[in-house]
Amino acid sequence: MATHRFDPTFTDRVIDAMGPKTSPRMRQLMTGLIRHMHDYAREEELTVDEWMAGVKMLNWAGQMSDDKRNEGQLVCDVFGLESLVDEITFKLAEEAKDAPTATAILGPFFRADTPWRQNGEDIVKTKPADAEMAFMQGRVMDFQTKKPLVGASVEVWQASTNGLYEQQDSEQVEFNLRGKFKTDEEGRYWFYCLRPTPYPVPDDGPAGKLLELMDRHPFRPAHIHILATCEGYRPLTTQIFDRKDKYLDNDSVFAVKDSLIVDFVPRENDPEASLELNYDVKL
Ligand code: MBD
Ligand code: FE
Repeated sequence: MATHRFDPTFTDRVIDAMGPKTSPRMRQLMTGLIRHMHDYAREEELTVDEWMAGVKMLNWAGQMSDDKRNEGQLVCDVFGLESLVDEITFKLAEEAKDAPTATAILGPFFRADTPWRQNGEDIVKTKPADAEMAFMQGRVMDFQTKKPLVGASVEVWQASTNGLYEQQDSEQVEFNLRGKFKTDEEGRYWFYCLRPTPYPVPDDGPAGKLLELMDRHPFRPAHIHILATCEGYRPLTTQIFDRKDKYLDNDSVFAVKDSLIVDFVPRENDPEASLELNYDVKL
């Protein structure tokens, strides 16, 4: 089809005419609608007569609609549109609520021999001068019943502010910034950690060489690794990411998922930590 005969920049002009007070969602919906309508007209080489026939159908549907008859909706239904948005809405709800926590890659710095720690313990055993301390807490629960899982294990590990995990850094005591916690009678776990910071993956070896050859940076967004297990459930390996991080959209190892982005919030009246992170794990 000779769609190139029609100036495609016209569509951009219509989209760009939207003003700054349009909400982000409205802008997105209108942009897609305008693009698809314009592409449709160009691809089918829609004539004025054909378009006017469509306008007449729209007007007819509106005129015959009242509180006893919803012709606009019925027109959508015969096009399959109501069934399609029903499917989309259902899938989104399923993904948002009734699904286990999303997984993310284990990464090369996991240590199987991480020690058990008491809830409330501080995993920051070698405290960097620029540490921002955070209190992390949450529950482990069954994703379907939402019942708390008692005696589940939550294992966490993170890099220090210098961008190194403890096994890479002789200045950190062994198992610094790692710990394994058991959930209490209400399925809760809690401990102190660092607010994670972005850092480059080691780039002094082949991985770094490959990144250089591909003209890519080595940075990963700030993250905390989690391995959660409970008898009778599939073990969950994941990572959570700080919403404030500037590398969320270009993680050098592509591990970020929207549902794994978290918010550190200010914590009051705790001399140990100025930040708090509430995070429930669903198995
Ligand atoms: C990391 O810290 C990491 O978590 C992954 C997945 C890869 C490289 C470095
Ligand atoms: Fe990591």
